[in-house]
Amino acid sequence: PLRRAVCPGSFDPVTHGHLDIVARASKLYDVVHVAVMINKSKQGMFTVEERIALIEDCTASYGNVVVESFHGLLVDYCKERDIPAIVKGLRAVSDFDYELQMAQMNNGLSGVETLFIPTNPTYSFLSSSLVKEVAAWGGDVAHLVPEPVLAALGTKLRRS
Ligand code: COD
Repeated sequence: PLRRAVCPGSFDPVTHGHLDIVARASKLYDVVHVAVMINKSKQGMFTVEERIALIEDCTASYGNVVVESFHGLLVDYCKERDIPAIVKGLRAVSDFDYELQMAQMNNGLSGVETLFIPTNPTYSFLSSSLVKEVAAWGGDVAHLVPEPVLAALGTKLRRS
């Protein structure tokens, strides 16, 4: 059977930090699912459909990445698709506390395992929320996000 893993997140929008983790996971697994988890209480800058289109655009060349959205628990996404592993990036010690809690909760709920890949240090300070903030104030984020995301940010911010 194919070995599958999921990289879950909000991806609002996808950054070089996310893509670095997805690219590395795609070398370790036969199929990598990128799951855009829908959080009704968190209104994003990009719609879920826009986030998916941007991730698809940026991961097409990897050859084994599937991009989907999901409304519900990550463990249910995994169960429905028979995915035994969650792959997450760890940026810093500050990520670890919460990621460990989620990993233990998810394992307790369904037995799914979480594997952590240490972030490329180039991206250790990078988050979607900082990208949005810097871009909103006219700062240069060209080195932090792929070209399609940079263009999409420009379009959004010019409209608002
Ligand atoms: N470098 C490397 N990795 C990065 C970087 C970076 N610069 N930035 C982000 N990442 C990785 C991290 O692994 C991160 O976890 C992931 O990408 C996604 O990042 P975000 O910011 O897009 O997404 P989050 O942190 O909002 O995602 C949280 C989840 C959606 C994964 C979580 O809330 C979840 O699983 N929700 C579903 C509901 C659920 O099951 N809840 C119970 C959890 S126990």
